[in-house]
Formats: sequence, C-alpha cells, structure tokens
Amino acid sequence: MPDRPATFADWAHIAANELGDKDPSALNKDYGGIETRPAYFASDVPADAAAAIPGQEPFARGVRATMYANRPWTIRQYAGFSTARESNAFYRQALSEGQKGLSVAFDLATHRGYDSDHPRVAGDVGKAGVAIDTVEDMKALFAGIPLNDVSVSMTMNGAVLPVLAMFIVAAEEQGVSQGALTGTIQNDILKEFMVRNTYIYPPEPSMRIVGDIIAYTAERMPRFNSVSISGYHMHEAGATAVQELAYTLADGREYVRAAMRRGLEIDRFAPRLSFFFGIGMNLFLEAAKLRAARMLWAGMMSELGAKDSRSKMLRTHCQTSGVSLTEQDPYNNVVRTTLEALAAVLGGTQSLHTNGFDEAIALPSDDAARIARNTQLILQNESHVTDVVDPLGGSYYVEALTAELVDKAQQLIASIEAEGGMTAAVAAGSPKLAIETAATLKQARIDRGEEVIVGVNRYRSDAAGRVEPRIVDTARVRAEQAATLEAVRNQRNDPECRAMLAALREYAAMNEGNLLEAAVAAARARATLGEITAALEDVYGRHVAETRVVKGVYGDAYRNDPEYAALIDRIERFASTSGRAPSIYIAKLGQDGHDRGAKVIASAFADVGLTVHLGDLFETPEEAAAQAQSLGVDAIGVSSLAAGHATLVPELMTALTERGADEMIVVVGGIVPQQDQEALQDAGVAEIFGPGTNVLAAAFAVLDRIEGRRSN
Ligand code: 2CP
Repeated sequence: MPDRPATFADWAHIAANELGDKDPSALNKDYGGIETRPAYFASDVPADAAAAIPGQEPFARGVRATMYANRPWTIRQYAGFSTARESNAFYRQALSEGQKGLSVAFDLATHRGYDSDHPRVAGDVGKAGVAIDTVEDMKALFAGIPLNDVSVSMTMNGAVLPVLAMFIVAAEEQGVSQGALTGTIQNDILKEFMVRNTYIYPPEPSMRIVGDIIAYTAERMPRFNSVSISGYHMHEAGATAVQELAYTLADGREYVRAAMRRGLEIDRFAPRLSFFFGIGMNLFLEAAKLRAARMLWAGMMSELGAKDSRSKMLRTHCQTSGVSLTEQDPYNNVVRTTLEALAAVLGGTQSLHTNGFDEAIALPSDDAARIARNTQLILQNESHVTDVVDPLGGSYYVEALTAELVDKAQQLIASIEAEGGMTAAVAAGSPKLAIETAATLKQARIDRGEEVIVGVNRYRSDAAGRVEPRIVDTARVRAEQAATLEAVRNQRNDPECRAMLAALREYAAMNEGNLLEAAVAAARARATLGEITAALEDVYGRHVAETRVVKGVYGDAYRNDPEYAALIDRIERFASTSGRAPSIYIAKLGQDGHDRGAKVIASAFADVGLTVHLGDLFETPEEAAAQAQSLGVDAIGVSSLAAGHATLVPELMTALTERGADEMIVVVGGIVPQQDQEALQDAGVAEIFGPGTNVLAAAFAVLDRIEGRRSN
C-alpha cells in the first residue's frame, strides 16, 4: 500500500512515458477562465468537501438530504404556441404522458405588452409561445387543468403584472384561491437588460415591479416562487460558466436588497426565490456549476442576514442548451440533450426542461416534444441515476472544479460590488459587453474548428435527416385573438375597467400601493394586457436600449489566418476603388429580442473592415428600410430567431421598393426553416445564412453580392 495519497507530480512522472517531449500542460483546457489539468488527485479536493452532507448548508451536495432517491426532479417542459386553446390541448396531452409540471411560453407580442391586434406586432403573434390578451385567454389556457394541484411556471418579465394578474383571476374563476397556487413567475428583469431584451419599462420602475410582486406573493401566495433568477439566457448569449454564476447570483442579491429596502424581512420572502440555469455540453463543468451556485448562494444569503436554512437553499430549474442544437444532422440533438440533461441531474437540479431535437429550426413538433420528455422519463426510470444522492460527490475533479468555480465567481461578484452592485453594472452595460466578448470569442473558435461541433464544422454528412417543424400561421392566430379581444371589450363594464386602469396609473405615478394588487383588479374588470401595460407606460415610458458592438475580439482570434487576411485584403481593395468601405445595416425586426447572432455578426464584420450599422431592437420593416436608406448602405442583414421573418422580411422588401431602394441587397441570418427559404428567395432575399454558418464565409458571400451588383 502507498504511504501517502498520489499527487499530480506523481502522475506527470508516469505520464511522461506517453507524452514524449510534450509538457503535461499542453493537455490543459481553458473553460472561460477556468483552466483544467488532465488529471486530479485527492490533494486537489478542498478539506470541507469531504465533510459535506446533502441537505446541509452550504448545500454543495444538494438542497435535500434524500434528493431524487425520495422524489425525482420535476419534469417541466416549456411549451406554448399559437392560441390558448391549442396550447391547452398540448398541455393536457403532456400531463397524461408523464409530465409533472407546466411551464408556459408566451408569444413575443405578449412579452412586450402588446395586444395581438396592435400594429407593431403583425409578424409576432403566436410566435415562440402562446398569445394572451385577456383573462379569457388565460382561462382557456388552463381549462380542465386543476391549478391547486399542477404547479405552473410562467416565463414572463416585461409584462409580468398583467400576466400574473390574469393567472390569479383565471384561477379564482376556476375556484382556486391565490393562496393555493403553486408555481413560479420568472420576473427577473435585470437579465432582460443584459441579454434577453423583453423589457418594457426602464430599469428603475422595472425593479419596483419586481419588488411589488415579491411583497404580494410573500403575503398572499406562500407556495408561489416570486422570481426565477435566470442565468440561462446569459448561458445562451455566450457567457462563460463563471459569468453565468456571478451575474445570476449578483442579480439575486440585488432582488433581495430591493425587497429588504422596502421593509420586508429576509426570511419572509427568500425561501421562495428560485433560480434557472442553462446546461451546455461540458458535462462535468455544468454539474459543478450547479454545486458551486448553491455554495455561493448559501454564503451570500448568510451575509445578507438570512437565518432560516430555506432562505439559503438555491433551488433551481435547468434547461438544456438551445444554442448547442444544430440545424445540420438534427437527430444528433437527441444525444446532445441527453448529455446535458444528465449534467443537470448530476448537478442536482429541482426541475428540468429538455429541448426538442428540432428546436434549432422551430418550435418542437409533437414527435420531438415526446422524445424530449421521454429523455427525462428514461433518465428517471431506466438509468438508475436517481438511486444515490449526489453521485459525483468526492470526485477529485468535480470537487476541485466546484471550488475553482466558487473562487472565480466570487472574484467577479466582488468586482460587480465594486461597481455599485448589479443594477449599476447593468446600467453601465459592463456585464452585457463581457458576455458579448465571450460569445464572439466562442464563435471565432468554432469558425476556426478549435471547438468541434459534429455535423457542422466537422464530420458533416450528406445523409443527415431532415425534420418537419411545427409552423404557426400568424395571420390566423392574430385574427382569432382579435375576435376574442373585440368580444371582451364589447362585453365588459367599460367605466369600471377605466377606473381600475386609472387606479393602476395612480399607484405608479404616486409610487404607492402595490402594482400587482391594482393589476389584479384591472384584470378582473377585463382590462387587456395591452391596456394594463399602456397604463404604466404612460407613467414610466418604454425603455430603449443603447446598442454597442464589441471590437477586435474576432479579429484577434484570426490573427495570421490566410483566409482572414484575404478577406481584409479584398475589402481594402473595394474601399480603394469605391472610395469607401462596403457597408451593411444589421436589422432586428419585430419583437424578437434575441440579439446574440446580430451582435456577433456586427462585431466580426466590423473587424474585417465592413462599415457596420447595428439597428435598434424591435424595428418595424418600414423603420428599418428608412434607416438603411438614410445611411446609404450597400446591404441589409436581417437577423431572425423567432420566425417573424416570414411576414416581416417580405414587408421589408416592399418598403425598400416603395422607397426606390430596391438595389439594396438583403440577406437573412438565423433560424429560417427550409419551408420559408424559398418564399424569402422569391421575395428577393439574396442569401440565407442558417445556424452554424461560418462567419467568414458569410462575409465573403455578402461581398460577392455587393460586388456582383456593382459590376452589373
Ligand atoms: C422536493 N421535495 C421533496 C424532495 N424534493 N420532498 C421530500 N423529499 C425530497 N427529496 C418537495 C419540495 O419541498 C416541494 O414542496 C415539492 O417537493 C416540489 O419540489 P421542488 O423542488 O420545489 O420542485 P418544483 O415545484 O418543480 O419547483 C422547482 C423550482 C421552481 C425550481 C423551485 O421555481 C420551478 O419550477 N421553476 C421552473 C421555472 C421554469 O419552468 N422556467 C422556464 C424557463 P414545497 O413546495 O411544499 O416545499 S423557460 C426558458 C425560456 C428559454 C425563456 O426564459 O425564454
């Protein structure tokens, strides 16, 4: 028997035989500021890890002593599309097939507080979620689903007041009191300003709304989770694990402080704060991330004065990563999702969504949704991963990784604190820029093949299967919603409804009362989602984000690359013959706030020498056409992730023609299903760049088009 535990040096000595001249550090990996070695030993495990017990602070090994051995995680699939009636049928089917909780996806118009008949949302209704305009829609959404029994999560941030109010009223009219409701509202506005972009009001009044909801639910809805503090969207926007941890927990601290400032006692509301993380393909890193998150939160809450152990428990939902899914060879996504789900489970999640394999293209089809759900059922019922609590506990590597993540995240959290906390950092834009830098760097690594994606930048197959995505007919959904809206407006007691909206406006203007309480009264009087939102908009205004683009990151990653040099050279030649660089206007149309793709393209195109103008979010086609024309650009690049392109891009082409600007080249990048591609090409779109497109290749193609037009 050896007389002491092995060390890395012992291993390096043995490994030298296999490494030849190579130093062992050549096998190290960098996971966004976390450097791993190829082997770990007992000496790498911090002393406190050996003493950790599941269910005990700081909860590295899980928030419950028995975890899945006693109760498995909740299978909670995020879903919703087109009308409330169709989504309701989908939910009922899912519950009958083994799903345990509901998670509602709202459409883009609802997120941004517009009724379905508002002119700004022509391309957005029923896209990426279900359209909800009134209490009648909410009642239809949950018809036949007992709300005192099934827990319901609602992903809503901007229009959180009307949506939660309508949920409360719909339950009340189903005979379920608000005190009996179980579930979660996302209500995490800070990350909206950072990455997700479905904000409505400016940060300060938005934080008041979060506080009002925390206060209201703490008093009247004790089983309801008041915030789902979300790192998922940061993960999807390209954040490193350390960034996701630090920014999410710093957001959490900000909400706690906001609630405490208004006089709430921490242990009254903190047990009902919950979390939400994204889970990508780095299996052990992602599992360690959840362990680290729990340790960080327990420490943070103790510092803030929490005494109740439940206040210090980080309970979380997880979702497998949408951006890890590929349009190419889509059945590979089943494998990816399974691995990510395993990471979430090994990390100790409370609730989980697994993506459908066709979600890189559109909303999941029935088949994809069933397989996604079955992935979790198989993990729970066949894999035996639920039998033992925290099976990774004590792994030299995972324990060391957990400690390293805690350490690095703490450093970043301290730097946010030095900036004045997360609200100040968000206002200054530093976390957003840091995430965009990480995303651009990652894109460059993928484009250069340093990060392998099977079926995309390596091992491509011509035999790869195709999928038939679910298509939502926006025009039909919009017409149905408009009819219901009209009926509700005709049947309600108008003076009463107006009085309730006036009271809501008054609460906001005078900074008194509870806005959720006033919104519930307005919803009961059948005020619509758009009217409730507009009442507050009268007081608070609508937030317009400043658009900034990361510089130099893509270019630095490509230094000395011959293809990159050839592109730069070609652009320089263009500039010297034309007297100016080729130019492009990057547009986001409609209410789709996913701007990662637009930002990465804008940044990379600017680095290669194009003149790039990044448009504001949420433009109408007419607004984008006018902007592009006034800037005199050669091309418009539309970035589309939520399917509005089918309506909005043809409208853009018409607007350009009407303005006499139809020589402008239009390209579209993002998620464009095969079915839509032909229609867009017929409308005059020059190029369509799907997910996984190499950015340099896209730049060459755009340049070809611009130069081709000039030589014609
Ligand atoms: C749990 N329980 C147990 C055990 N484990 N009891 C005994 N032994 C155990 N081992 C109890 C809990 O205490 C709880 O009861 C009940 O069982 C349910 O467990 P839970 O762990 O609270 O699970 P949950 O009800 O599913 O809640 C999970 C979360 C919640 C994370 C706390 O916030 C949640 O469901 N979040 C989902 C968020 C979501 O769906 N987001 C969608 C994002 P008590 O309650 O009585 O204590 S969509 C994302 C898209 C991409 C977007 O944002 O755009």
